[in-house]
Amino acid sequence: MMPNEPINIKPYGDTMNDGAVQISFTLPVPIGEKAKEAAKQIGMKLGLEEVMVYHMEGLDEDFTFFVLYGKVPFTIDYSSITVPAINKQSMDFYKINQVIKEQINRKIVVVGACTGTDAHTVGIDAIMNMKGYDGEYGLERYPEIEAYNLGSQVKNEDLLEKAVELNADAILVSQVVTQKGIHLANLTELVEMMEAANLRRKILLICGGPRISHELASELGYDAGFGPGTKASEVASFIVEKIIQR
Ligand code: B12
Repeated sequence: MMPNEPINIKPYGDTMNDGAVQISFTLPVPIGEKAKEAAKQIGMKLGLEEVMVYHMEGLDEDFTFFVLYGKVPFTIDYSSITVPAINKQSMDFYKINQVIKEQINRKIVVVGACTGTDAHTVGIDAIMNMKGYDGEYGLERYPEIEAYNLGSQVKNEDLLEKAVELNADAILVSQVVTQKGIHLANLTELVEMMEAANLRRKILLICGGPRISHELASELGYDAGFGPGTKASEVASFIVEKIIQR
């Protein structure tokens, strides 16, 4: 536990510990007073107190969107929370290249893709693209990294085949769409394919996306998971540190 860390906490809106939260959701019913009451009852069933429907808007004839205010009656023990996390104390572009040169003595090879039916390229590009993202160069710009971005809608088998062909040190998988748990199915399939081919321990396996956490990635059998706001240097630092550890 960190010094001065609070123990029992609850959300607050106006005054400390008032428990105030705002939630939003859509109901499959037309807008009206009956719909408003249904939304309020959902808030109450969720355990909220002093529930107020603050905003409602018809999305089309049969759907209504709601914003509710309410108060959470409980606290949680913040001090008891432990979360597996990656050491984000990362090296910068120059240090990473220097460490690869001096301590690994060869270029490292990284293959990335957005897999399955997922067509969202922006996330994997942010990490890999030469031009970079948020003021940082992507992995393609690192002189000591050979980075191959296979793009989107890449089949797990094609990604793995390319990684083997290039003798990759690390595979980077992007999963943005999570509807109906599609990301879990895609990510799990790749782990299973690598285990079946006896490759899982040989190649670092890293995933990322807006709804990916390091905890989830670890549970699925990945070496690391990176969420929103990730920068290329954090990923490169992780890869380099792991290769040196091995
Ligand atoms: C742009 C966009 C699109 C574009 C994609 C264009 C392209 N070339 O990428 C288009 C219009 C094609 C599109 C289509 C669809 N989209 Co869309 N899209 C978005 C949008 C607006 C932005 C996504 C984005 O570019 N973010 C910016 C990047 C930089 O952020 P990021 O992906 O989180 O990446 C960062 C981190 O997550 C991490 N990261 C990501 N990947 C990786 C990988 C590794 C290895 C690592 C280390 C890190 C890492 O690092 C990145 C940089 O920090 C989001 C909504 C939103 N605001 O997020 C919806 C959104 C993702 N889309 C959504 C949906 C539903 C769809 C469609 C299914 C819509 C439809 N019915 O057709 C289709 C699916 C198409 C498909 N087959 O995949 C939903 C997903 C919902 C869900 N929970 O699954 C969202 C959230 C919109 C919404 N609120 O409903 N979409």
